[in-house]
Amino acid sequence: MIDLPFYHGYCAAVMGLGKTGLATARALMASGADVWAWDDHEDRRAAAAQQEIPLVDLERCNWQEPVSLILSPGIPHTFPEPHPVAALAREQGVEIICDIELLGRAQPDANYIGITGTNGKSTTTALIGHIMTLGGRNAQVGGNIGEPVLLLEPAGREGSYVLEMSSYQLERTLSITFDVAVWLNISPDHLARHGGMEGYVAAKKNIFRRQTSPRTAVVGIDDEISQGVYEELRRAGDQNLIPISSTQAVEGGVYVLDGLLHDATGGQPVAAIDLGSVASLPGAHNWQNAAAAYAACKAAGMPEAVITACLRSFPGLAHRQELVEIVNGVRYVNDSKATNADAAARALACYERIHWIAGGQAKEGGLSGLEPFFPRLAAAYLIGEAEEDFAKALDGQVPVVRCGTLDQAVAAAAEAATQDAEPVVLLSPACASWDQFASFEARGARFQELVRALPGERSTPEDGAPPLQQGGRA
Ligand code: UMA
Repeated sequence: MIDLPFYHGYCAAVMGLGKTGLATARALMASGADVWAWDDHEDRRAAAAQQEIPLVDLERCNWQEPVSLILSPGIPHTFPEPHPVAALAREQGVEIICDIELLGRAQPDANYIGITGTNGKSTTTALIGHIMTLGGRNAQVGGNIGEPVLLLEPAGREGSYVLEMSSYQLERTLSITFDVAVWLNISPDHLARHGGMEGYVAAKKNIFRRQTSPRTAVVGIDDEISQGVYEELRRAGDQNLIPISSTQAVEGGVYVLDGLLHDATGGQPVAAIDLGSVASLPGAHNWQNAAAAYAACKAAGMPEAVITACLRSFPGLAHRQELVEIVNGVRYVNDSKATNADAAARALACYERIHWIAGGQAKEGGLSGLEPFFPRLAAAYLIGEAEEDFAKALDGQVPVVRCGTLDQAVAAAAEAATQDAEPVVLLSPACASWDQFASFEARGARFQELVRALPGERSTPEDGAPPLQQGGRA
């Protein structure tokens, strides 16, 4: 746990008692702060009370007392409208920050690697953490990936924090200047919370705040907005800049062509590793993640040979194109983390014959952009709130089975796929999970449970099941 001695004897307000808030309250209490914690939901307050976290109704308290409001990342302070507690804090001039800002203040001498982007940031974060740890570095992984940063250990001057940074967290983290900042890609997401695309991009750009040489920015240039961000940084010339791409050769950068990762950071391109041989990183989107991780680790001073050797043993992440089981020759792939259409597109691009389970709480734009993948869909099995809208969007183009629940969808998809040739049953919902599940993890765990309960013969990829198609975005 991170010590926060500068709060000793001071009052700190903690709003939201999910993962972040609970960890923050505990770290502050252990540091001798007077903690006032609150959550709008009674069950969360009850869970906090059980951990002896002091509860104070932050909508009815004396705001002269707290020196900071540590607001959980999911709670808005501006758009679509400020949470009443954020409004009260602002009225009294109390700073509104997040737990990662506290880490930055407590560990100013540590090395920081920050990773952001709309998609792929968890995989890239985990991959960088894996390479650095296996390569002998003292590195700890946390942030939006799911490990609250105040639960990490002090790193000191020699250690590194590898932090997945969401746009929500970047808005409230002011002290950290990243030694290596990774920007993967950007597409519309969380627009209501940022007042539109411009606000979303602006929040993400905070990853480069105050970066000067020898600090490094690793920037994906495969979408138009990211290309613009790269050009902007290049013109300003403040930090070292490494462009990365999974679609084109880039001078001075790291790029992947037909699965082969090239390192041109030294001028002449050198073929570093064939990603086709890394089973845990299927698809062109993972090539972008691998290129980013390679460039970031190199910028952090790791030798190329160590990076590529460690990259090969990456085990992959749960709920991201995770092969659960092969039953009766059918591959069951859990991609529950795909909570928007762009993320689902990345998985749909990897397989040829797909029984697709989709739906939940739809994001703005619904299924738009997924049309090129429709010919790959044997059928779509729809669940959750989005069922009706998605059925309309797919009508006449893809056979649709309206299932309501994930349980029904797995049963229906399993039955149909077993009759099919070389099929994949893919849970890649293009939706948030909150209409039917507590989180995307809970949705993915239920999928795993259902698949493991299916009757039939099990096999492994080594038994000759069809290989995953690599790359090939439609
Ligand atoms: N709450 C209120 N009032 C409100 C809204 C929420 O009291 O108006 C309370 C809820 O009752 C709940 C708590 O706030 O108890 C939830 O806070 P939170 O939404 O910030 O969630 P945490 O559990 O603290 O998890 C957060 C991140 N969640 C979000 O940003 C929404 C997690 O990222 C992150 O892993 C965790 O911190 C690590 O510390 C998840 C996420 O969905 C994976 N992130 C978004 C994404 O990746 O797209 C940004």
